[in-house]
Amino acid sequence: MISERKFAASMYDCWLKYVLCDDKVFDGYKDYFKYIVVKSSDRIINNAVEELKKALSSIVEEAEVLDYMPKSNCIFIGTLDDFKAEGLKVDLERKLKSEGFALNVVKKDNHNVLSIIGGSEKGVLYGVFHIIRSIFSGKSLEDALCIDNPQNDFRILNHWDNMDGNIERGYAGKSIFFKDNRIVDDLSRIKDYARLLASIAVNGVVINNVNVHEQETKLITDEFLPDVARIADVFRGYGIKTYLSINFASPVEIGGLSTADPLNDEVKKWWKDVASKIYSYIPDFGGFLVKADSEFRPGPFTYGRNHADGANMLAEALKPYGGIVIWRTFVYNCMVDWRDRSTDRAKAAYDNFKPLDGKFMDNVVLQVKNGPMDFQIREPITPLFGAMEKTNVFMEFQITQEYTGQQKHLCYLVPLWKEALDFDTFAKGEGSFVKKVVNGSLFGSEHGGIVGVANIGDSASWTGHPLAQSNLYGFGRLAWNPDFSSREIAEEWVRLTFGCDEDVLNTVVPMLLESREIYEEYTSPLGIGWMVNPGHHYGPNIDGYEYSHWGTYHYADFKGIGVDRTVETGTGYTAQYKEPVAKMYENIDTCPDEFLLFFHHVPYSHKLKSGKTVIQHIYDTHFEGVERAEKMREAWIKLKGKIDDETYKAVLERFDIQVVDAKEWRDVVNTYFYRKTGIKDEHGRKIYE
Ligand code: GCV
Repeated sequence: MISERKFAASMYDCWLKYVLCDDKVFDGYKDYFKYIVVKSSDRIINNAVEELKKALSSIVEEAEVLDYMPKSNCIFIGTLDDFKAEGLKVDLERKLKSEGFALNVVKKDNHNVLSIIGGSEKGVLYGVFHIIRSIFSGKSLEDALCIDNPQNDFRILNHWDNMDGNIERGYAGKSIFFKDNRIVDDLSRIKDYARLLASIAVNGVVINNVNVHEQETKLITDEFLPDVARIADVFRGYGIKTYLSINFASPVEIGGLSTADPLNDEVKKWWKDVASKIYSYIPDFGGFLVKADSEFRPGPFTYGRNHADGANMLAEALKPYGGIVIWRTFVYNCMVDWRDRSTDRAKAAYDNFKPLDGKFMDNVVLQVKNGPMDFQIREPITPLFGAMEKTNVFMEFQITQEYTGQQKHLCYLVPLWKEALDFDTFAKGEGSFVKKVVNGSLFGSEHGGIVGVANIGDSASWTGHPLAQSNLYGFGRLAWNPDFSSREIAEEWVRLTFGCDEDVLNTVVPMLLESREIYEEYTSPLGIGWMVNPGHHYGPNIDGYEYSHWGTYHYADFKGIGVDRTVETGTGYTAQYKEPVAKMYENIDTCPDEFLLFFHHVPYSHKLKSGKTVIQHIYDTHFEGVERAEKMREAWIKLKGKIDDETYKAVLERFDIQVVDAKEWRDVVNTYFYRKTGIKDEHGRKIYE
């Protein structure tokens, strides 16, 4: 049971419901659960044991926790050192990373010991959640035995939470950290959140928005650090480090200095003092996240300095304490002239950061969004991933559904993230996958990791749309191991969340797997993106951004549509990729259809590889997308009685909205292009004039 049931039990518990689906499967484990042997008094391990007891409480009599080995079968929970101190032998040296774990059965005298062995206390915690996950998703003990290590050392969530309680691009209520410009008093919900995150092995949280306003600038002062430390303490118990987004202009805004120039000695000293203060409150503080010189945020450009100057100055301040600087590469000119077709926002991250490769300190990491524009439903990979050979790089995904349905529409994002991670940059020849760049193995980087912009708030289900919990879950699982398949993660999540009813499984898993494609179908076609209402980014508005300064255009006229990003006739963006990727995108014949309009401007009569014209593809996908959304809704209705009522209703409400809004999208988009082209739908379906 989650600590305080102030909220709807079922939705609130997410995937930690602890309802057994298969008694028979549990038989294999049962024998070990009379005694839990724990030698350590470490807080993280204690929390792990508490969690295990909680999980088992509904299925076995309360296990006895012992600090010695009984003369019977038992489960042993501890670090490799604890394990060895017990005289138990297992060949794990060099196989276990610090945050990894092993689950195996060893003999002690005449008894069997089911052992959860962590490379560290955190590893133990993850090992305990592994066994819980295995039991409750119906995995046999034999299948659960493993040695498992995280593929990414940093698995961090960014929260775009403001201290007034609002969440930028939040679709699930208010902040769980902040209210009325203060940190909340009651941390019980944060503790429940920490449990959820630990269960998916997230090990870092940035608690405030990258857009750091006046109040949040003060989080690094004595006024708020005691409260930040309270939050950090809760997370610490679950192996999660706390980070803060900082305002680059802090020395001026709160420090009384006349400059924030990163090469100024007073400024350097000011940040060093800040670091020393932060670590006096939070000894394991993770570090700073920085959005600088981006979308009107201050940065080193004001002083004629570059990003490396800015990041390194902060990194020097954090270095003595082991902290890192996470510097975002979402830097572009957001004041361009739409009349000038030679500028291209997609080129900005590479243009800004490639020249600085090798100039960053080793405790600086660049955080790069998966696509070169901004979290659209379909974008190619940012070419920077193959280009920074001497710099630490993190992947930034957006879990919150800003451009992907705002948690009113179902959009399971794991397939999108996997496409990004599985993309071959060819940076060091074939097999130079993005997942190897971001985990640090391709270029031998110091730090590697995956970051997600969180999709939670204080809503009863945490995520607004209960099925959007799958995205938070999927993020954690994929950050641990990018080789999990989208289906595997979906199945695991459905079982843990809804139990093992086959109808539920066979309905919800396919629904999740096709949801991204469905959303894409009735929104913007062939990789062009945008076409949404400015500001809030929901609902169709084809020309919403067409004549704005944000650099996000589709260039549709009566003859054709798309952005020519080729070297030969366009903006030259394709050259930022390594060969043979560059050539593949440059050549219209080899450019994948799903990115056609991202890379090429084509007439509406252009034939896709499917044999359809672009215009017919637009019509077909928009009709089909709505039909498929309607089918998802109908399929959900058939699950009535098999899903708890509250979740059932909350999801149905959202499917109702999705279907209505998908029709609006379909009709606005189809009518727009019909009016532009005068070309009729081959199938004579209703397109409004
Ligand atoms: C936090 C997009 C979003 C902004 C967001 C920004 C960023 O532009 O619309 O809300 O700001 O990305 O990632 O910094």
